[in-house]
Amino acid sequence: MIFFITLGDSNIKIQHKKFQQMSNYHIKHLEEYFQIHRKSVRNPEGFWEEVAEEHFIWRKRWDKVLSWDFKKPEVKWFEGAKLNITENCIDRHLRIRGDKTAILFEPNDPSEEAEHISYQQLYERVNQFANVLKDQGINKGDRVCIYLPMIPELAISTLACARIGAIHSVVFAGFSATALATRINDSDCKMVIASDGSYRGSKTIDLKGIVDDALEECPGVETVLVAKRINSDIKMKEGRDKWLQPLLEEALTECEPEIMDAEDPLFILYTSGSTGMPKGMVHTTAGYMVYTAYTFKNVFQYRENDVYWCTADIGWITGHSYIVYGPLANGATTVMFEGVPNYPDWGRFWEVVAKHKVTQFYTAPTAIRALAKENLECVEKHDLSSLKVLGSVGEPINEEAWHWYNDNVGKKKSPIVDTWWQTETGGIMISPIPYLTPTKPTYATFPLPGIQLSLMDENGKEIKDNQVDGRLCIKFPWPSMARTIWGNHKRYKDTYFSTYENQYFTGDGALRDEVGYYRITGRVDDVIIVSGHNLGTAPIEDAINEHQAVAESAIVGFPHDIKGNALYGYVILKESGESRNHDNLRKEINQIITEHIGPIAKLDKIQFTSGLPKTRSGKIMRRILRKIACSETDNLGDTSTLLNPEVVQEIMDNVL
Ligand code: 7RM
Repeated sequence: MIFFITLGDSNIKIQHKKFQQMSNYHIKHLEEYFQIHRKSVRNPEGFWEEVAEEHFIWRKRWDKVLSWDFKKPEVKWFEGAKLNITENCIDRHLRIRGDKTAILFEPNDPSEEAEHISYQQLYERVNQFANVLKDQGINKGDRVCIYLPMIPELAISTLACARIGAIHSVVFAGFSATALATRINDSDCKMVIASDGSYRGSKTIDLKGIVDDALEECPGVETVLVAKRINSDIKMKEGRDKWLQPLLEEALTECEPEIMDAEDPLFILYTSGSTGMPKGMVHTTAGYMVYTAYTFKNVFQYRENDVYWCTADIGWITGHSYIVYGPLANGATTVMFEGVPNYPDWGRFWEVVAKHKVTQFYTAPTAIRALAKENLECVEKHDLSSLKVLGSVGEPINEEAWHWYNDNVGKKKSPIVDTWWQTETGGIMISPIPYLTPTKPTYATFPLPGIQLSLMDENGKEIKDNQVDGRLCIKFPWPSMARTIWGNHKRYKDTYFSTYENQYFTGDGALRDEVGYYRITGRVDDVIIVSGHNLGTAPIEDAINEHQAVAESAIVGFPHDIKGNALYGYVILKESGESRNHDNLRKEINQIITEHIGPIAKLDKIQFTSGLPKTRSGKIMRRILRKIACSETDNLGDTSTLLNPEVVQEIMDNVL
């Protein structure tokens, strides 16, 4: 039987041949997804109203579910409602889950004991912190910069800000002093919350020193609260710097939540654009809460006694939405991991999974690729039988990494949810639903309920067919979308709402296959047109990575007399490939590309390198690679936020 399903209000007919081998059980459940998605498109307000009514404490009900105008742009959800997000993430659970572990802290050093913070303890610690913030002069609407490693104080301080209506701006504690100062000043933070230092594998990092350097440039900061983590000998500036612990000890464990409007800002989180200053994305209270709670529950299929672990840092949106707010809004146990994947050895992730019987594990492709390079024994010696769902986020997951993850971590039994979303979207937008959507390597599959996607062509027209690629846009608002860029609404409009009329433009390219599954092909600025053919870099990199000797690769374009652009590949070899003849390897790589994509995608130049410049969240900085390949090295732009700035010189020295 071949059956057709109409997706939402679009007239795309999905020929469901592909799903024929599925059991009746699966077909029934997939049907359920389509029904819910259709319902959410027919009546978005009704759909989200139902979600909002179900699970939360509202101090006052909304007057209007949604008002929006993508031209201004202006979006408001649950206008008129009053609430506090911490009451929903903490207080609400006390009666039934007071003793349940809310945050399970796993320290950097495996010999240090893990800390189980119950919902009751979290309540007390957040309230104490909130009272300290108030005592130190922080009021509703003030901005507080949080620059902490992955220790409990990081989650607790964000929640404490939310408790009193202060706007947190968490800056990942791997950013340099300059990057920190830029972010503090952009949003006029009055306070910085930091620690003496941090552990990272076998190293310690002098965080307070970085804060001191940054604050030379930040006259607006009145107070620095300092948590003790590594007991280092640090300088405390009289009148400005205060140790956190003694203040907390004296603070009361009760703090009335500040009652917030639905659209009051909850936090600012900076994300780098392709040019200029980082953008301070502003997220608001009610919509963000509803959306992250709903998506957490559904994408990870969280059940009451599960132990959920997301390996991201809270300094990124993934940590905000899926370590702190989403899980806690569901009364979940969320693991907070201070360490790194290779300390004390490459088995650490799996040791932690086995130790805490983790049920959902959520990480990034860059981590998966690094782990896949190591001896399989690192995985196999640990008991991973507790795992039910595996997640991936942050960049396209290539086929090889997908299979390694599926075979060796999930043992082909745990579905992989390849979740596509952005800092700007606040929550997951495209993802399979475990045990419901059949997975397909490198495909993020279907939009979640409430999400209306479109693919646009270069002329600004929506592409309605399947088996096409285009630019990924979103044509209807969703509750957790960023409402503006802090202090620069014009830039918000120009970046996201000006490319296509009445659409939010994601900046990503995507392909829609014959059943309507989406595959994210990468940033559209990574699309390279070679002899008039559009080539996404990700599929070419996927092909190269299939070569046995290749660990990782990145493709950029460079100008070519005849083709317009030609392709330049940077390739990291596995240890096993390092002794091989480079010219032979180049031939083999182009052979694989020819086989996977076609001769059009062959590389003109292949440079072997020991590393690729990456951002702290593991994204390859193609901008730098592109400039090197194009011999435009006079101005490489800001490299200070790179994880590994040293490889840039190596690459420049060996450029072809
Ligand atoms: C959550 C996060 C956003 C950009 C986005 C994409 C890329 C993220 C995936 C992905 C392919 C995925 N926020 N991206 N997830 N590409 N498949 N599953 O990463 O603001 O830091 O980055 O990341 O290009 O636009 S982010």
